[in-house]
Amino acid sequence: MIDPTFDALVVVDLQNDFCPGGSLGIADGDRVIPVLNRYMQRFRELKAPIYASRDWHPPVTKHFQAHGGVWPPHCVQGTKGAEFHPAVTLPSDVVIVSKGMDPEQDAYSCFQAQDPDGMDFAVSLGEHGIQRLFVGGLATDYCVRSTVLDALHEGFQVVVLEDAIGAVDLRPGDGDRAIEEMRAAGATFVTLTDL
Ligand code: VGL
Ligand code: ZN
Repeated sequence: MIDPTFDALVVVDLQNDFCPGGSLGIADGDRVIPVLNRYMQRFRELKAPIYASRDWHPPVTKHFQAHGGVWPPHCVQGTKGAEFHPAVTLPSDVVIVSKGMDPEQDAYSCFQAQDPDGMDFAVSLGEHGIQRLFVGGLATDYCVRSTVLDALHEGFQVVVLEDAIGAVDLRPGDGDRAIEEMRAAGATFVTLTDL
């Protein structure tokens, strides 16, 4: 089902601050980590590309409550909270893309992220001939949602990893609403056993 010439895995924001104990900890957010480790293993065996995004904020940004935003400080560049959770096993050739560096923007979507050379995520996908994204991680109602909707808008096919997403649920039901929105926009959903 995975075609390494067209498909890529996108692992979203598996960082300490989005996991239990973190400043924006999602209840059982770390539940998705072993599942995404297995998805990464599958993609790796097939030599299909793997991207891992990270939320990567400056200490002062409009994204944070203190400066007009809705969030407590989280994923501040260079802090422990911004590190990938220690249980995440990133392959050596993973492409890390960072987002949220502009203090004027929330930048929830990976389509606002850049790789270590400063290349936009979409450009990197284009260079690799990628046409379909398998997306899982945190948070269902923010980065996963925005990334999936942007990808569909940009003409990619999108498969959401239903067993490997977790919601912030700032308002109860946000995660479920995001799932319905992604489905309505054209995303399909799979679990590990489907692959
Ligand atoms: C995110 C809340 C705040 C996300 C980022 O990546 O899903 N959510 N910042
Ligand atoms: Zn953020």
